[in-house]
Amino acid sequence: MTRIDYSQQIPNNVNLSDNRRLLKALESWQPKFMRWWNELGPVGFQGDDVYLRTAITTDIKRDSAWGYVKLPDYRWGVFLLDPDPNRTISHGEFKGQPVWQEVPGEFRNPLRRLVVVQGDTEPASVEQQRHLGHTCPSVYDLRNLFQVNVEEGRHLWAMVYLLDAYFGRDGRDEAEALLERHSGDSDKPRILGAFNEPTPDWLSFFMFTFFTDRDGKYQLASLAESAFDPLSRTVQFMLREEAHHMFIGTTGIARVVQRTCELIRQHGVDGRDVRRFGGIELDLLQKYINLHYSVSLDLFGSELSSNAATYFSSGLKGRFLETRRDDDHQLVNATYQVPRLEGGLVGTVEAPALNAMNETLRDDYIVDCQRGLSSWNKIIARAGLDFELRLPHRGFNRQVGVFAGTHLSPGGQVVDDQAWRAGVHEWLPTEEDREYVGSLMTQVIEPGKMANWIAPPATGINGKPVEFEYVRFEPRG
Ligand code: BYC
Repeated sequence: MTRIDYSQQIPNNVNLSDNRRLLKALESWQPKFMRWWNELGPVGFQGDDVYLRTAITTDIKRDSAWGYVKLPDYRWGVFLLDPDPNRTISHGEFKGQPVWQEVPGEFRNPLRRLVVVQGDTEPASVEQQRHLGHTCPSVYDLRNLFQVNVEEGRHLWAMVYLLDAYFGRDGRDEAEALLERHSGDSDKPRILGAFNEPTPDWLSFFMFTFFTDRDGKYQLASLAESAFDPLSRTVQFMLREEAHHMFIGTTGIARVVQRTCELIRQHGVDGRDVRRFGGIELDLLQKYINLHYSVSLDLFGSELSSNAATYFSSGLKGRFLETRRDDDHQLVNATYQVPRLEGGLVGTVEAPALNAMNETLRDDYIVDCQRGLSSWNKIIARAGLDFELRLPHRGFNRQVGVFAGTHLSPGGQVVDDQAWRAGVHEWLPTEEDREYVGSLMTQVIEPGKMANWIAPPATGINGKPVEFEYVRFEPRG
């Protein structure tokens, strides 16, 4: 566990001051980052004091500084988990050899691509969420939003550090480009689909932090297995921050479910009638789940991918919890079942496991998503209601991979265009649904108060009560 040095202009635990070239590169990128933050980060609130967690050591669960910080004064920096001098490559062709401290020339391009794709998602999510502060359901939630935003900003720093430190001139160009692409920009969009979708309301935000940040967890965990040790150590620290983001999603949706159940019980109404009392009906939640889950499934890439095979066999990217798996970690002759479509039917086919890495990771992710749904369904069952939230079929509403271009119902039936058009308003949020959710989004900033559509959290943050003043607003003039 190392302490982070906050006496430097760029806080870090990698002895930046000993590396003049890297320090110069990062110092020249820093004002560009700040310009981006001011132009495309959270709209408003930049002068308010937000109760935030800042890492002091690499053990953020035990050692974090908690206190009021103005967002632009947050100390973004470079934090890596401590090296393990005995670490060896966990998978692929070079399994068992010492991990790399430099990028091998032959893997420079694919490694840079992985770092760039990862880096691109971080500022994208901040851009997607920039307007949400104005409709926060509570001060507790507003704080959480800003914690996520500053940490995603730091994750961008984490990738820019790798680009600048290990990829020379190309890396510096890519670091600049990460601030030039923007979410939803028709000329320079973000690289992956889900990061160009808007996050217009807090229901979408909670869905995003549950489903899309969870893709982040699985991708980062795979990169944590990388033979390129600086990447592994960088993402291991990011994963520690990521846990809080997913907590926000899991508990945020649980609180919406809870409130809806309360309204149903209290008023003896069901279905859309909950809207009369300002609630979000369970059917509508299901549609949001269908949307965010399917868009996030696309983030894993095609079922069969030669890129993914190369990443694994060269040791650049492993599987989730690679070292805990009970196989040879090389998988040269191994096979894996992947979905396929044939004659209008969904089936599976046995494929080389190396090519099926994206699907392997997607399968692990699906199991994890199901845990969240099961916990929300318990809330519904405890309220005595006969309703179950479900993950739609993995082929539903997909734009990437074997299911792209084919319509499947949430139950997994292949349907024609006509049946899709007839059913889609029951499966995905309609314009009217979005407007309704939008109409609920009014800002609540009195400490301890909650918007009507969401239940309070069970506990506050860092042992503070729910009614704690998580954001101190500067006098509005
Ligand atoms: N949208 O062979 P394929 C996070 C591209 S989230 C658009 O199937 P591959 C976070 C693909 O790039 C985690 N394009 O792909 C969460 C490839 O293009 P190139 C982010 C897509 O390479 C919340 C081409 O299609 N990290 O951290 O096997 C908040 C061929 O596809 C999409 C990573 O993703 C798409 N959905 O796998 C903040 C980890 N999917 O390269 C942060 C790093 C694919 O031929 N990335 N394409 O031009 C990877 O491991 C891989 O790039 C992917 C794609 C798994 C994404």
